[in-house]
Amino acid sequence: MIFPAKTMTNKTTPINSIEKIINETLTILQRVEQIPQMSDSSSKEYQAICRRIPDQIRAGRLKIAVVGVIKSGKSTFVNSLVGKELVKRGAGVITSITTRIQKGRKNQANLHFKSWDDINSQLQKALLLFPDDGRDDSPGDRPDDRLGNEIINDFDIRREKDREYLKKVYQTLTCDFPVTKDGIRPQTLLIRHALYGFDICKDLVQADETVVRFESKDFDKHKAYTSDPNKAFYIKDVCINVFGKVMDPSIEIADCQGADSTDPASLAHVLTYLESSNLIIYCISSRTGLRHSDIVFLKQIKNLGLLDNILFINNCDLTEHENFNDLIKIETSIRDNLEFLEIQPKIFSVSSLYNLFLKLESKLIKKDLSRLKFWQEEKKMVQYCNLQTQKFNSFFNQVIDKNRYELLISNHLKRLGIIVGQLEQRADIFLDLLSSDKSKEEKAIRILDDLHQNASRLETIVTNSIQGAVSGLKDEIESNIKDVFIQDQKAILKNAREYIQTACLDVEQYRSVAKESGFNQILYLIFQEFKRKLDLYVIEDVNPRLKRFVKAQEERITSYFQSLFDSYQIDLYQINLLKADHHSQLEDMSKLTQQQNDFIALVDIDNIKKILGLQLPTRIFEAEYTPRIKANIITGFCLQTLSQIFFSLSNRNSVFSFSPALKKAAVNIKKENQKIIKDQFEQYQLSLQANYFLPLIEAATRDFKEKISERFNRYHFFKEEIEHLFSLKRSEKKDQKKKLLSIKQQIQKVAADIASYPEISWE
Ligand SMILES: Nc1nc2c(ncn2[C@@H]2O[C@H](COP(=O)(O)OP(=O)(O)OP(=O)(O)O)[C@@H](O)[C@H]2O)c(=O)[nH]1
Ligand SMILES: [Mg+2]
Repeated sequence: MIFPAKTMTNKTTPINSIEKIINETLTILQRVEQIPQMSDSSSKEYQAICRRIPDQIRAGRLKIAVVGVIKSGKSTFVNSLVGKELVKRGAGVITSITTRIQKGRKNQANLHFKSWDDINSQLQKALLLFPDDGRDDSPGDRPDDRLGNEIINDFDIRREKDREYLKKVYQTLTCDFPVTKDGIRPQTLLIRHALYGFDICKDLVQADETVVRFESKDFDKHKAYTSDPNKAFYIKDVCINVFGKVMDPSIEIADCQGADSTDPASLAHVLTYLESSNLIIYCISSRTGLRHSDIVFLKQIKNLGLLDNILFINNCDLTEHENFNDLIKIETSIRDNLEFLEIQPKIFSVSSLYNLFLKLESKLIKKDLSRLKFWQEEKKMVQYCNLQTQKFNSFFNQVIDKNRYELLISNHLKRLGIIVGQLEQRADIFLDLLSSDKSKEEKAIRILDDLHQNASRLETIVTNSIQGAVSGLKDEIESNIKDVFIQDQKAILKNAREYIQTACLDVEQYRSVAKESGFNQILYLIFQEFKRKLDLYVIEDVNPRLKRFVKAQEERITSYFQSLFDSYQIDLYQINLLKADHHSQLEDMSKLTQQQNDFIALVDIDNIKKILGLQLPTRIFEAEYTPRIKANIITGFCLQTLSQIFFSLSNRNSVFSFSPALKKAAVNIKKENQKIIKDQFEQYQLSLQANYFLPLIEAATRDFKEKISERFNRYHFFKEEIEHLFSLKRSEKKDQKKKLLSIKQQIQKVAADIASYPEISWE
């Protein structure tokens, strides 16, 4: 079984053993509450933290993305992992949307449908610039008088007329301009999917996004949606829950659609999933080895800085290879080619279909069973693939265990360690205080009074100075944004403009069709081609850079608040030490308060973003077709045509051609868009600052202030606590000491469990 069997069967699963530690910590906290002065406001907070941890671990999942170019065996590989025919696979089947798979209480497929607004705006973009003359002019055919461009501006596929218009556009595109050298144009495909999928999906789509569920006997129906691009056009996200032991509850596997760089929307979808994944499994078909499209895709992955967590599957077609040596030859060539891309690959040559058939042997149809038997005769190859499968399994399990521990468990464990550590220190201090004599107590009270006053004074200073300190941070981030955007030191805008300037818009390909189809239709295709190129450039080049910049600023915000916090902290701590003189108890007290605050003071940027629902402003650059461009092009076209008409009048042998006018149009679109993206860039800068970083810093400041104020409250509370403790009778003190010693023992046991956690959980 590919999933870590031990985590499925062993009683000490990670979640079980952490729950045991949590329960013991909760018992300690409850016992502490029974000792009057020992618990403070933090006790309730700690209990809440402990109770949240199991859910947080359960909600956190390791994401594993199975990717590759089309038809590399991704879906077969995913099915072989789970040992079920879960996602649709096979010849002619095209996974049309990334399908996430998680463990669930029952088999259930959740299909998240897009809203009508999303669907219409996607189509609107694909229609942008489609010429008016795409519509049928016969009056009987056109009860509503809207022109093509009006329809596009107010497009709604639910209207029959608009669908009719879409059909005509589609016909024009397929008849006049069937394919490019990269295949069918993405916008043509998009329109086709929208049209063909409409009837089936129209009753499922709603005004807002909506979820459609398939379960029990309908469960397998999801396959019809995820493997049909027409239906998948209407879907935004798919998540399949699988019942049983086949899935580890802490992981999510995604069968991604084949990475296709001709369609930016589909590529963006896959890359977005990849960015949030913890492990990438990259499938290459042994039939083809590494293809050009693999290299393009791998470069994109590299650009996003995601090559550290990648492993490769050489998906072996056992029928295709003459012998074992042939198989090794392919593996070696894949390895060499990857090394050429500066990737030190971890490659496993496995046969997914063979592995899947092996797991399903008792349920196989006759034909597949005979394929399986046939493959088994290829002993050397099968042996090799089996060995490689085993190696993959153990490597995969190791990676999962390591990641699971680091990403899902270790942080929580650290928090528990801090809580328990504080409780122990607190118990020690109280034991010490309960043992002190009268004169020591009096001196301690005097010092506490001073400490209390100092804390109040510092609280005022902090409250008054925080705004000033934070405005420094705001200035710093603003100036960093300016560096990147205005001075453009990272040259985002400069490069994008150069990209546009050198982008090749091939008008020559329309030479043969130019006469039958209108100038405007070709213009539409040129513009859409330009838009696609710019979209791809943004996805591949600009977005990764932008995200790196934003991440660096967020880290700066976190570290700024941390150092702000540290500076306040040091002051108070020094005052304490100075005043406390040789009083070890009070040194301990201040340490205790400090440690508590370390625990609560970290500004958690990710959490703040989640609470505020903050997202980066959308799209930095987008190609536009403005009236100005249109006017320029039309003028250019008229002049060109006129001069050509004159020329052909005077020269009988000349052939009329659109090419020069189209070339000029292409240059015009590029030139104008170079200007347009400058404005977009400036707008993006303003928006990034005003709608992203400012709210983020402000929320972080509020968070910080609350934590600081809680800290001072603890100092005040602490004073009252100690005074009360000193006032206890002798016999009461003895009784408390006894209880405390027993609590301390329990604390030490939990601390030992936490320290030995990684070993006990994975044995
Ligand atoms: N012989 C053999 N064929 C395989 C193996 N893995 C996949 N195939 C075949 O390869 C073809 C594509 O398999 P899929 O798993 O659907 O490929 P995919 O990468 O998911 O395809 P897309 O989703 O369209 O990108 C099918 O015909 C499979 O039967 C294998 O290990 N051996
Ligand atoms: Mg597939």
